[in-house]
Amino acid sequence: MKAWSARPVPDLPGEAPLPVVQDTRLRRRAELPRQERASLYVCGITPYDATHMGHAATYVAFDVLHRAWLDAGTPVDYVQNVTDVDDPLLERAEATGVDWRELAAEQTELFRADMSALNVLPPQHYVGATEAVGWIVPAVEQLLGRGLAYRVPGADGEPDGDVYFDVEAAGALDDDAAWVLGDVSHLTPEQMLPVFAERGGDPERPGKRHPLDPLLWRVERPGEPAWDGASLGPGRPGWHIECALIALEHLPAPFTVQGGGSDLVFPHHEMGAGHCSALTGRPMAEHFLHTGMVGLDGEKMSKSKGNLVLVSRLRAQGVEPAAVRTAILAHRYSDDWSWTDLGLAAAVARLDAWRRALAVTPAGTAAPLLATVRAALADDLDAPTALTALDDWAAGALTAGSAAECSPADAQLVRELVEARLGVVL
Ligand code: 5CA
Ligand code: ZN
Repeated sequence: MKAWSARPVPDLPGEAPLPVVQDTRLRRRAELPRQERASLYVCGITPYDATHMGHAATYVAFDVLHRAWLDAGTPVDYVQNVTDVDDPLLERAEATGVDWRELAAEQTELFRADMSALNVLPPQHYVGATEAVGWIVPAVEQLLGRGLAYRVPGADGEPDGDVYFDVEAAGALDDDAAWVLGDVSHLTPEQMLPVFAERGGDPERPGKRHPLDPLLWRVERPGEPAWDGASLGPGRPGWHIECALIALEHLPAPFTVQGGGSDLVFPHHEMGAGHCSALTGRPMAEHFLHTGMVGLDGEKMSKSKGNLVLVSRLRAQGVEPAAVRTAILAHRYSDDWSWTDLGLAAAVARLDAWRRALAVTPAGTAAPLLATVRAALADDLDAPTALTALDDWAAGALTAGSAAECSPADAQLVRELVEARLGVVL
């Protein structure tokens, strides 16, 4: 499906180092490899509630990574999915009496507008689950044929034929990928069980070989959308195989970074990694990066609490998207944090100071600022330190500078630096 548009990225003088990042699977910091092209997959939205601040923070974080690669002279192949058919979307459509396709299309369009407003660089491939069914079916058939997946007989009113991934069989494969359950998340099976049940899994389903086996193919139920599944029968794909196949269709395995929020470490990225390694004999990704969870005023942001801060609502209230972006960048991407009105007000004040400083920029101040910002962002994308460097530069300019002695070349470089690296337009 179509993605969205963002502003072109200004070219900066010199070259930035590749960042060191915190890798969930390796449980340590790792320097990103020097490559001709980097490849990035970030898990996209389930389009039933418009972009809230948590979604926005996740996509802004990976946008800062994207921009870090570009500044290091590395083009990026970027893929993102839309989970445009899944239980929560169907349940919301049913509850509100809206056709699920309409709900998905409407919310995806709102997300595109929010991403564009936040100046988040678009993926080259923006792919709906409904567009990927044709890639998923043969993959599930392959896993079945190799004994790495199995059909569950009908029971308790459920029909025959749902297909599950056999985590133990896949973990016993002797190949270079060598995925075993726990490889990405490092959770023990006891820790996995409650999280699995909470995040879409069905540990209690009778007939499964292992409670943690995830669904690959759900055969058609009355009233549910279904696609041609060839030998699997009509149905729809499971969640983890969706992302695995969308990634494999467009990116080499292993691709450079698999990204998403920390709520996706288990089971989503764990199982996706298992699917990819079983299908290709290669690991899914070289690095797994996860963003912290964003709440509101110290509470978890959730639909049930009704405390979602929506990007579109703030925009409608006249809040400048650059201020939203700056408020997000004031937090380490990997930390959990809370959205507050105070944080937004601080971002507005910051932008104002930076803009005033651009009118009085002393000569020779831009190049050292560029070096400081690059160094901060190379250190696990430390945006808060980059913002502090800008604050210091602005305070200096506002104290020592004057309009008469403003250096337009320095002001221009600062403007381009802030836009290229932070995506903030001054
Ligand atoms: N469609 C799946 C991924 S394949 C999904 O998780 N969709 S989502 O709409 O629930 O979330 C979209 C992205 O935002 C995911 O990367 C998710 O990890 C991230 N996310 C969701 N809630 C938050 C939050 N409160 N804070 C930070 N990131 C979040
Ligand atoms: Zn995903």
